[in-house]
Amino acid sequence: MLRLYDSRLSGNSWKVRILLSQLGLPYERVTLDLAKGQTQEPAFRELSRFARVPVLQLENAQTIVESGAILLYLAQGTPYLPDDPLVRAQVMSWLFFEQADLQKSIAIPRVWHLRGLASGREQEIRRFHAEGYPALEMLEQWLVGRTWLVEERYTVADTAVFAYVSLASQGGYDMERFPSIREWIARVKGQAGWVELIPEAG
Ligand SMILES: N[C@@H](CCC(=O)N[C@@H](CS)C(=O)NCC(=O)O)C(=O)O
Repeated sequence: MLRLYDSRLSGNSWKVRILLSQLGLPYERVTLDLAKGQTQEPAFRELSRFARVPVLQLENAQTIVESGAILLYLAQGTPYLPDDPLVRAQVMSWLFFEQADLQKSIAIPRVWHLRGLASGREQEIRRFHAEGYPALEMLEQWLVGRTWLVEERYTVADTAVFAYVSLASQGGYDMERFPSIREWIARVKGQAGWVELIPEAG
């Protein structure tokens, strides 16, 4: 059976859980506690290459790291990743944009807020927001008049960009500024198989 190493609050792991659910694939979860430093334990470091979740372990024990790589691997041959090379490139362009421009600028202030570490870090948070807001503005403009990110169909581009963008208010972002993003978030949540961030067990 597939095995997913994740953590409860990790948006990157959430992307993978959403897709696994949408594909109806059974899997075992190994949920690490990041606050306890479990990603730094030698066995996990060895398995995960970068000491981060998510990690997908296949039936043959091979592992795939990086949420975008896992999404692309699982989605191949399914409607979540169209076969046409140009459309696939468009999907990948959103995966790369999310990692380069959105993910850290949302995830780091979010984790500080969630762990009660934001006080005294106002200047650093402002710096992350100074990077994150322009990226959110670009996403907002793209979504005006569009239903989905690529070719007017739901793909892993939507799953990948959705996760942290939907959590941005936890990182102190004012999402009232982005009506098209908010409508798109609601559409993603309405997709068959979509799952909440915090799963029942673990
Ligand atoms: N680019 C990576 C980022 C993964 C990442 O940053 N994972 C975080 C949780 S979301 C993590 O495991 N951090 C290590 C730690 O906090 O110990 C991906 O997309 O998978």
